[in-house]
Amino acid sequence: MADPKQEQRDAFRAEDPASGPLTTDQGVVVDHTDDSLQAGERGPTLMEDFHFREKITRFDHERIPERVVHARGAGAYGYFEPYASCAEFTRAAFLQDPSVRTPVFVRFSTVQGPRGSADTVRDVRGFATKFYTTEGNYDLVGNNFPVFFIQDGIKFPDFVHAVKPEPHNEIPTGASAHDTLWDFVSLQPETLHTIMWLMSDRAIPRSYRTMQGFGVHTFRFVDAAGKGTFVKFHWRPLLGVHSLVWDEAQETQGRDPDFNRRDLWDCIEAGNYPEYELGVQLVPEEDEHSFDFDLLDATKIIPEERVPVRPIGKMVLNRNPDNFFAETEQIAFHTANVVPGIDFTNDPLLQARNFSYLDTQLLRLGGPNFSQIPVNRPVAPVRTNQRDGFHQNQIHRGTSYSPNSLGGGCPALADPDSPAFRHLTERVDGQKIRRRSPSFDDHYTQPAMFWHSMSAWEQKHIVDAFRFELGKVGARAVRERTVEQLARVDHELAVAVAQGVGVAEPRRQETPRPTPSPALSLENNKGDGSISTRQVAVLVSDGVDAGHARAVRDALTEGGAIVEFIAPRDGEVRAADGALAVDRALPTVASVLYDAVVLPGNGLGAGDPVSDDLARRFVRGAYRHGKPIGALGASVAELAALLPDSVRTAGADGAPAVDQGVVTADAVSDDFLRAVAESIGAHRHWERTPLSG
Ligand code: HDE
Repeated sequence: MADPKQEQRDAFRAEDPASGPLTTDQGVVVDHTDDSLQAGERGPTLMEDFHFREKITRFDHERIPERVVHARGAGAYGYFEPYASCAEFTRAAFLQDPSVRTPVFVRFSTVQGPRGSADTVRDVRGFATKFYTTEGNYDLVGNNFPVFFIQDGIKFPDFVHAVKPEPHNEIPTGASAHDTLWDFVSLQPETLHTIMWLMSDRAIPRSYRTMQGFGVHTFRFVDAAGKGTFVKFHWRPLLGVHSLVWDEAQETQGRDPDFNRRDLWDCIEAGNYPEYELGVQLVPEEDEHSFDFDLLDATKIIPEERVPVRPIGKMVLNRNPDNFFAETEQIAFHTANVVPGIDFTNDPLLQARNFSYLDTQLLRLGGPNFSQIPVNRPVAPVRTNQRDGFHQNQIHRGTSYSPNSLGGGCPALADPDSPAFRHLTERVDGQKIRRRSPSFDDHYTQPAMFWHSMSAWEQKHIVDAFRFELGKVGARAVRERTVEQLARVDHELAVAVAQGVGVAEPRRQETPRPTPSPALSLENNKGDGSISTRQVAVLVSDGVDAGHARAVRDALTEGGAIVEFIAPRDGEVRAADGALAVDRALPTVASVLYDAVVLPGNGLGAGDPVSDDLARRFVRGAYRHGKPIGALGASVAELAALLPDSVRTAGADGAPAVDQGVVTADAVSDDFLRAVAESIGAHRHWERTPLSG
């Protein structure tokens, strides 16, 4: 199917480097680029050397300011198609016809760290989508949490200054575990709901392909008759929602700082295209005040049990960018990029964003013509009276004012009954006032709802996270004040945190008891048990049972998993029935880079102490992080020696044993392979104790 955005990109591709020799920026061919022009072999460099000066000057100017937040990101192209017409609620052209694919570019990001920071930090993830619609660009600039830290955009600089590294020494990079953030949190209880999400495993997604996305604010759909409906946007990954555990996330920061970026890139290259369903929660305008919170308050969700999420379409990411800087770095999102049929609400956070995003691009991209950069160009025709400015790339002709007669009155204004963006007519009446609405006052009920909606292991991970973060806070008063705030969410939570960070247990007080929302728990978002794109390490070494190894690989690959043979050294391992090609050498990988590990018999038996130690660390790591483990034949005893006695492994009687995600058997069989696949499909096995923190 033709993709108008890809066709448009073709026109902007730089000259094919294979089409001729090296030139200067002016197209002058050069035959020497290794030595500068000098007065004599050992003499000074000459000003006249235009090739040298151009090369160095261009290099000096390669960097642009990184994004003040969300600096670290990864992006991809793809498409969106609706399941059915949404004309009942919105006239947005891209939501009308299931046969029409709208090109998209999505950029995922972390928030706190700089461009070069690690991927698997504890942080919110950005999930920003640019839809290149036939009616202009629509940007849904969301996050992987449905709520935000503050209610009014005027607090954003305060919040960001608090979460960014400490001002005197710029420590820590990509982390929220430091005094200034928690000082702010302890004094600003509106942060608490999002802080609960931040302390949960949602803040360390396994992959960009396995996290949800949310528009956060309440927006509006507008139908052809001009009628509005409140709408909250949700992206749901079709693979299910999967996260890491904190100990693993920290190790991954060192083992592969590009863990999420690489995963996105590799999966798209391999044809394993990430897919997300777009869902909407719709609230009729007349029900605006029927909730016990304010729809304009971005620190609140509408529980899905109260207003179900209605799936309206699917997005597929199927193409990596050609050039990171040109596309992923230069893409410019803006919440005010809306199309007819989508409109704003008076959410004060959204209103502030509608100012900030345009402003930031002017600095970051060096002037007002950034929408001419290929990745930002709409596929819809652009006819404006905007002119000039830095980096103007277009040659406009004719007049540039309206009304005009000398230009034939062009570009003309859309006539009243043809399509155009028309702001929803909304009655606004009020005193000019600097005061938050009392309907924004309740900061504790929804954090409590989140807490009470978690499974036992999720609650444990949240407590561990609070203990870690506050444990890194030097100011005792900040630890105490935060615990006091948590005591207003839930007493047990506050006590567990207090015990971990060495402050007095808070006194019991009245806390909210909201109805839990099961949709919030990762337990209820696991996907369909498929093993598609799970990374499985099969540890092999000389003497391996190659039949077992191949059977495991074939069965899991059949189910969509990505299986790699890992051996002490690269090349091949010798097996009784021939050689087995190795995918990666053990010293170059670690269990944190895989979702599961299988020992097909003689997996650990390399014989030399270094490899044996690495292999044992691999298996122990996988166990600690709740990952599925399979073992066959001679490896069962090797594995049993590494695991606690409480894990039941197969004896000599033949039947596979399945216990706490550990699957063991004497020999490979369909039962064994099925049990391994089921164990992988379940993602993690938190029934193991103690839970890793
Ligand atoms: Fe952003 N935000 N933000 N933000 N935001 C930026 O825009 C801002 C907020 C989000 O991949 C900046 O181009 C203000 C909520 C994403 O390019 C900046 C406020 C949500 C991205 C900015 C917020 C987001 C940004 C930095 C409070 C979730 C990355 C560079 C009023 C719904 C987009 C840039 C990308 C980026 C300002 C709050 C998501 C400075 C003032 C809430 C995903 O304009």
